Amino acid sequence: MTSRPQLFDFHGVSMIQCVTRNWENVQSFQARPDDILIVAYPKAGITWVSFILDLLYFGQSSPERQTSIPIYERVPFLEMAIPSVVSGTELADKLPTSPRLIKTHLPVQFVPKSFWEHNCRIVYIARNAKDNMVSFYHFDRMNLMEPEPGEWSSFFQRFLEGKMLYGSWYDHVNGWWKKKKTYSKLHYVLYEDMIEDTGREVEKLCSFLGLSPSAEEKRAITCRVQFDNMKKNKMTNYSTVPVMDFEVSPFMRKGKVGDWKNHFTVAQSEVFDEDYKKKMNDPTLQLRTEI
Ligand code: PPS
Repeated sequence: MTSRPQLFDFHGVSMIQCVTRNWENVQSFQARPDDILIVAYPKAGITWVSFILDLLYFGQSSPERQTSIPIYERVPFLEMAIPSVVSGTELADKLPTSPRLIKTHLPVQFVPKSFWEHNCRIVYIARNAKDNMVSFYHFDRMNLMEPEPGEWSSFFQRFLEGKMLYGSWYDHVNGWWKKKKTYSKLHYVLYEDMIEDTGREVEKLCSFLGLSPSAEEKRAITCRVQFDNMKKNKMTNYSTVPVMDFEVSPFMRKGKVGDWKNHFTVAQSEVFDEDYKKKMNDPTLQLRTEI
């Protein structure tokens, strides 16, 4: 069995080798003006939004793509670099599509400068920290390429301290929220809003992207991207990835708002809420832990 990767400090953010070993190529990545960068802290719903965008752009023109290419190849993971596997930057360079949809979990300060220079569209997804933490915990249990999660109580503590892959959740969502105030091509989506009304959020995405699919097409996409449908779909459920052990926990796990209540003790929730108030002091950013 391969050993789990270790976190280390990388310019002030906890990282693992798989996301830093190709750093020079990531930083010098040449974006194109029509590239769309899809960004989120891990486990905030990036696969969901990637699938929506892929369907909006290519669902009609190339339906075979939907049955033959897994979502992680259609939407390359920019900084991912596993030895003897094609890297995220290479995959992105070779993408035949226009626009190219590119995924990253990078905090805002690490985004390659070419995306800013070309004024690329960016979609950021944020999910409330409690559910995000729970989803991350189960992901780290099942994914051998992630650091060992340890017991829930120590994982909880580590999350509050920001010692997670990609660093502090608080810095990530705050950093991107702050960027939105000065960068107009950034659309900030909340996972909870998507759960509440997926169709409404698809509308908003279309308006941000300048797309005008028919009402029927939008209805069909909204249905196709529902949790149960994505969970059954081999091209979106990650069942083709060998390092993930679905017997421990499936990638498409619950897809709900409020699952944190099944994991947090009352005491943990109180500690969390106190700490949250100190770190999240911009009243314009409100994330719901229940809907
Ligand atoms: S990753 O590994 O960072 O790319 O994961 P990511 O895709 O960002 O997040 C995975 C969580 O998103 C849930 N998910 C969905 N929820 C509702 N509806 C749909 N369609 C959907 N697709 C993915 C997925 O189940 C993970 O959340 P949890 O809470 O673990 O179920």
